Amino acid sequence: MHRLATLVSLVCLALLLSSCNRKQQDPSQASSGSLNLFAWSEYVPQEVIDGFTKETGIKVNYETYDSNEAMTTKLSQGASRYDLVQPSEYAVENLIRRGMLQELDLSQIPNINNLDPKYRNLSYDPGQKYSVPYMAGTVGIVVNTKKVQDPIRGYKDVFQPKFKRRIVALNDNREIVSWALDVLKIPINDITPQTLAKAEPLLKEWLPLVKVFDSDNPRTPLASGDCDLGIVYCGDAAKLYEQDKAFTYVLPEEGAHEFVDSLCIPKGSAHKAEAERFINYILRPEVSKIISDKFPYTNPNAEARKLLSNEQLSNPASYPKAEHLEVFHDIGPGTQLIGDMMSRLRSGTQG
Ligand code: N2P
Repeated sequence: MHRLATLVSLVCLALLLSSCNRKQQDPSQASSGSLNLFAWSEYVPQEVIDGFTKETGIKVNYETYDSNEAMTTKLSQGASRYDLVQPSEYAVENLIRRGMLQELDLSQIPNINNLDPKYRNLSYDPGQKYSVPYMAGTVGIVVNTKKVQDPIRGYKDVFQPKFKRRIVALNDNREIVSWALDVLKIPINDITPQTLAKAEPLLKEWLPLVKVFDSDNPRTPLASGDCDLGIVYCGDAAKLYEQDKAFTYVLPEEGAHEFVDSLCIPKGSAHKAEAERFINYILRPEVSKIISDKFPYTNPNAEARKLLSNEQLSNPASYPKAEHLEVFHDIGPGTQLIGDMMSRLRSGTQG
């Protein structure tokens, strides 16, 4: 009995030692930490995450969201779970106002100097204390010109009864409402019960015309021919254009806005140093180029842009020749007003 116990202990010891050895050999196991990244879907290439883990040993858990509102709500419910979030400008403004972000130590992010000066010290984050731009872009109209011959210049041209169930649109309340406000010539940040009451009848006409609401991957119904018109993020439009030049991109004549999505560290993150290391990593020109290759949004990194091909830089969806672009701002309680109206309209349009 005694001998059996000794044998069992020896086997256990051997197993323990061999598992320790394995740990030392595998760099991804030699992790000094981990990082909980909460970011937009279809936005951070797996190759970039893998490259970071390989180099640093820091494991990255990438959880996704499809709207600023979804992210903000989840963050408010349990901020400490996330080490990095990726809000758009108006959501950065909102999170700063509510004291939900940590100040960055820019001395740990020297690659910030690779950003085009146009993307430094933006007004939503005075002094650039909390946010580092990741990608920028616009929302616009994709037209499959093989299927739609009519001139499409703006939202009014898309939302016509003859295009019923041929349209894919972002599944994003703030976006959709801004399209109606643009048509009505109401400023997109002027969200009150009165302005929404003006937008409501128009939205009531528009929503039943849409076949698919999808912010994650609106490319699929366009590429498959299920839809012929889309109001989508420029990165999705640019990918379609790369595949087939028949997919043109139009910035709506009634108005369009530019977004800037940034990386920020929420209060309560237990991995601030790792998060700053990740931010610095994605700002390397060759890493940022991988992001543009996979998700062709407007790259704010001037050094990375030097590595892009002429074809990438002349993609009209990624780098549109835009005159005046609007910017979303934090609308505080307006978010709830929009949400309430849209749920009412959406439930009224089902079936
Ligand atoms: C990526 C979503 C882009 C973010 N699929 C728009 N702000």
